[in-house]
Amino acid sequence: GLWACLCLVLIRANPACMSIFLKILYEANQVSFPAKPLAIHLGPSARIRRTPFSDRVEAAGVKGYTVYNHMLLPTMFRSLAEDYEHLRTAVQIWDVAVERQVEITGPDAAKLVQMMTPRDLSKAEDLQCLYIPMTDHDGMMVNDPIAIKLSSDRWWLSIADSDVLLWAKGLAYGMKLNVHCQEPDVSPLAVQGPKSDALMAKLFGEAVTKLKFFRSGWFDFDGHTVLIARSGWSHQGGFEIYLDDASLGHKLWDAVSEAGQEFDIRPGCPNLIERVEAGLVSYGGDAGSKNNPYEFGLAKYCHPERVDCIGREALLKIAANGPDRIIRGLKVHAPMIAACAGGWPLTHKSGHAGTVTAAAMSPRLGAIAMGMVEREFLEPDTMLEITTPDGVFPAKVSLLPM
Ligand code: THG
Repeated sequence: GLWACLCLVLIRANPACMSIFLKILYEANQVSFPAKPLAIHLGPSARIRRTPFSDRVEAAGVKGYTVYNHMLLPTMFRSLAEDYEHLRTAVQIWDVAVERQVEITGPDAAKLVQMMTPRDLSKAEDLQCLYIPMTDHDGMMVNDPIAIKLSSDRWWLSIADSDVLLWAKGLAYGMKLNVHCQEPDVSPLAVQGPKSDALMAKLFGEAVTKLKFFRSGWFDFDGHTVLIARSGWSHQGGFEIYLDDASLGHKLWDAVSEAGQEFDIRPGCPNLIERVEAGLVSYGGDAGSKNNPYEFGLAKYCHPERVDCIGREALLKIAANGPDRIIRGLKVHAPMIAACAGGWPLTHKSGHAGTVTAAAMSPRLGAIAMGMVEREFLEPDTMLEITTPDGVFPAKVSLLPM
């Protein structure tokens, strides 16, 4: 309160102070993720896998890591805000090797993949990427991967953070399917940002820029064939290169970095501010195994009425009754909000209204958040209250993306 008064007095005296204070608030996003970084040593072990790009990521000065699919995932390079601005204006190279592939091959491959999701895959084309909710027998989320149909008897599930390989192997065994399930040596490297097309054309030829969103193709990298898709966990446009030989990791990273010099390329990673603005839902972050795909906001990918998948009965019931809660955006009426990985309560005059799952300070939209909002309060513009460690603030419910 004292600080706010002092700031107001100074802004009154000299309006130019405003931009300085805004800059300070903006830099508040300097915090790593979670807000209070764990200042502990993360020992090397076979359980926390490095990626083919980790050496380069560290040489580039990565400031934070999280663990995803038992593997290292960078969370920040300069600051969340600086990384965000750069991602929106230039091009970044992202080590997203944690997006592990579960490869399903064999005559029953298409059958097994369809069993795992309520999304209708019957019209999927070769080299198409499809965002698919994966559900268990209770209709609860197992994962939300991108399925890539390489051919009818060879699929990749580019998974979020849960052990899908075990689920796939269990189903294949229990259902006596003629398939082979394995994690191949495949590590995605993302190129994201508005200058991605120019950079990728330089490295792989103009043909790569002809790829439509969520379509992929085979391209040559230095005599080696790699799959490239127009996809990535941002709304700034870009590609993902699926490198299928870890020993070429440094070579690919260096080639992309070098070609990107003229486009001001920098290393980056999925950015908290950008993904909250975009409304990109994170399995395990915003929702998980205790939520169904309708709560995830993935109703448009659920067709239990025409797809014979695991959890069909449960999903039909949920669809008929409507979900109890859904992920929504929140515009927070606060001068600043700490970057947060969730857990703050959302309330309404009438009581409990939900839980915040992520929050960030957006340079464009101000304090924003995502939250699991109870069904009574889903209507856009509903006013709720968000309880943060820095105070209680009004928050307006909004659809995603914001
Ligand atoms: N790329 C790859 N694998 C991944 C991710 C990725 N595995 C983990 C995780 N991300 C899976 N989850 C998502 C969530 C959203 C999207 C992609 C993967 C996404 N969604 C688009 C959107 O919301 O705008 C829409 C996609 C669609 O409608 O088809 O891109 O990022 N390889």
